[in-house]
Amino acid sequence: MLLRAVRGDITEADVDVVVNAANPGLLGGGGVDGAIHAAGGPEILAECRALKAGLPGGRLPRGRAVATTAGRLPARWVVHTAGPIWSADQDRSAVLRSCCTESLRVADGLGARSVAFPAISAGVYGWPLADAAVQAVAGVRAVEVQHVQEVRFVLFDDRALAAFEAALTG
Ligand code: AR6
Repeated sequence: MLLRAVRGDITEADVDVVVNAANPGLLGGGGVDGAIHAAGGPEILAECRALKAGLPGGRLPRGRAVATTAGRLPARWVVHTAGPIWSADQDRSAVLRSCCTESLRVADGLGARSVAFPAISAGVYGWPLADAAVQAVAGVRAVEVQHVQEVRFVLFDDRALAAFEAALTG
């Protein structure tokens, strides 16, 4: 499995699976979540609503992952995961690693060969970028894949790209 980091807009990634940094409510939001729903269209939200109805309390636990169609995106599926909110007092890094591990497992289970990840929790959820990158890379490396050949971290700006490049080489 090849891991690499590129700069770009994840909604344009030519991959089988795009991972979405969602929230437990699963009904969209801002940041990359908003961008994915806006570009992918209403089919994604319709499948999120159906999945949500089957989840206890209507909530996706942080660190877990579920798949929907990718609607109008170039990808075939979107895998939604809810990252942890950064806390200075509590170590929630296992949850962040789990987001990446579980998302990759779900993607691999679908037969995906390529998967794009954003910097989960590193935006609205406030996770320090350098550590978000370290946890994401560790979470992905923990998976023994059957189908996935490429994991591509698609970062929105140069700072995020530098953080992931450092995590991949460190
Ligand atoms: N392509 C790639 N990366 C992007 C894009 C894009 N199109 N747009 C933003 N980013 P965030 P979180 C980067 O806040 O911290 C939402 O409201 C962004 O620069 O999207 O996990 C959800 O519904 C940052 O580096 O996700 C949740 O409520 C990274 O994606 C909450 O925000 C993640 O930032 C999740 O917060």
